[in-house]
Amino acid sequence: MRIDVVTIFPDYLAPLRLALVGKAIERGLVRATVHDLRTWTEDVHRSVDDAPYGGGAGMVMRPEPWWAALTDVLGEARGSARVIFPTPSGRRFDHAYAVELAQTQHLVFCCGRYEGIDQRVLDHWATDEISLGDYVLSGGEVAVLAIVEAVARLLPGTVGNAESITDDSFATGRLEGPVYTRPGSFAGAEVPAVLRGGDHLAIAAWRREQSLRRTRVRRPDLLDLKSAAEN
Ligand code: JD8
Repeated sequence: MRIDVVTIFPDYLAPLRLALVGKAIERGLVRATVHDLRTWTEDVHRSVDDAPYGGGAGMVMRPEPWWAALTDVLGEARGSARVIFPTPSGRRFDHAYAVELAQTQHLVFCCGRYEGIDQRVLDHWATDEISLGDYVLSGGEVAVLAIVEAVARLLPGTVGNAESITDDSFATGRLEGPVYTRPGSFAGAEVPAVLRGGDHLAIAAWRREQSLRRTRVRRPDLLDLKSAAEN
């Protein structure tokens, strides 16, 4: 998979080289390039924003640098790439969306700032507008980090075992139950006896029960969705 990110804050994307995403890069599963949008400005001030037509607060990202950047970055690959704009008005990101993106050879992320990007850029280039959730960020960079991490760990060969992916809570439609490690007794609290007993069937049954109970209490919407999908 090839990943390009266009941003006015390239340093913000430095964590792409870390942890899981870094592992995917090391193993040659992902090639990630971060581009500074200002590379594609022509004026001495390298300006990327201007006042909004119609008035109002804040600034809007000018179309010209985005147009030049996307023309260059996409190059031959136009048509096969997904060109993704994080925005609070996009399709909500979730596990199914991550699976969809993990099947794509080339992802291009376009990070807006200020009040957003001139609509003509999105109309012409966007294949996807993604929202990370119902809260307001200052720009697309943090959304890109979250999306890339969620996608990279789905690529075959990234996570230790395929089981840990298919067991992921949002793949199963259930939250994960509690986990414990040594010592068996700590701060006056005991690890549940069933986990220490070595009866693997009993352990599996206990984990299913814990997972179901936690989902009922914390995220009943997940169970509603699941039964709706099964019915
Ligand atoms: C991109 C600019 C800020 C957006 C005025 C201040 C995603 N779940 C999400 N929340 N917010 C974003 C997001 C916010 C962004 C940009 C993504 C570019 N802003 C703007 C419009 C209204 N604010 C996001 N994904």
